[in-house]
Amino acid sequence: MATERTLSIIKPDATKRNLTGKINAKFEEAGLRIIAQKRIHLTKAQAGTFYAVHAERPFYDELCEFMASGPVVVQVLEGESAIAKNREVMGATNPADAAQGTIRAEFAESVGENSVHGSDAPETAAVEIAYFFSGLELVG
Ligand code: IDP
Repeated sequence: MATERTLSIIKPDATKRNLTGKINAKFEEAGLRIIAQKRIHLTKAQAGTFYAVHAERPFYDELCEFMASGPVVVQVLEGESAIAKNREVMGATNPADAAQGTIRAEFAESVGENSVHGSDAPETAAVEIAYFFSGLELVG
């Protein structure tokens, strides 16, 4: 196993309900360290660039609107197998399918407004981290 870094986003549905601390506690309890974090408000265009891989999906416009609808907390999590571990802590995309105790089972409102984003592979993690953070902002 190797130490990895992954990009996490606490989405607008969760910041609106003041859940940042509860979600961060889940990451820390799982052994993930928050080595960078900032609260920002994306424009729809910035959300669109971030989610460009989904541009052909029917929910793309709705997703970009949602991600620009309020503040988000972007963060870099570090730890052993951080990418897979974070996705385990997040739970399935649709909260109806998410395992008990996961962030999405506890907090997500719907398949779209599902409280958190997490990178899905080392290559995407590197690109996504670089989208929001400079190397100087990553304090491991
Ligand atoms: P993931 O976030 O679990 O990796 P993806 O399939 O990569 O899931 O989808 C990215 C995001 O797009 C989801 O987290 C969710 O916010 C949104 N999304 C996915 N499927 C739907 C859908 O069927 N309707 C609306 N939004 C969706």
